[in-house]
Amino acid sequence: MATERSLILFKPDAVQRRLCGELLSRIENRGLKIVGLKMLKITKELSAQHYAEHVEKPFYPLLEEFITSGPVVALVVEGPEAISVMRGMMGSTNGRESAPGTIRGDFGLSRQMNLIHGSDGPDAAEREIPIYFNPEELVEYETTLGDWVCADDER
Ligand code: D4T
Repeated sequence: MATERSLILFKPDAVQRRLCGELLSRIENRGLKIVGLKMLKITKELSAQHYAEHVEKPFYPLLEEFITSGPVVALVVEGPEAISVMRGMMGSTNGRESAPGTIRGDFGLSRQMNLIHGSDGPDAAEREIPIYFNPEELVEYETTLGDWVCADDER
């Protein structure tokens, strides 16, 4: 089992709907560790970098308009299998199809305005984290609670 880091964004709809606290609480309550956190506005250039695989797709212009429309909160979360744990917490891309109990299933009704982004694999996390964070902005620390979140052989 691997300790992983995932790049998470609370998208402009989450900020506008005052859901950042709720989403952050869910991540903290799950036991994941926040190692980076900032608010920023995504520029068109940053959007194209982040969504490189989607730039040529027909839905990209509207996606770009949405993701650049207001501030986002960017986080790096760390924990055992943090990437798949976060994807599970987020739910499927389309909020209308997301299971209740997931973030999108509890708060979302949209495919585009789906509240949260999380890296979809280790390669994506490795590519995305440096887009948003310089190495010195990521904080190494131990939490005493960490000892109670999972056993030594699960880290
Ligand atoms: P992100 O990358 O934002 O975490 O979302 P997902 O990983 O769940 O979904 P994705 O990569 O397939 O899509 C990226 C982003 O584009 C939006 N989108 C997607 C859209 O606006 N219209 C569409 O038709 C699709 C497929 C939603 C998420």
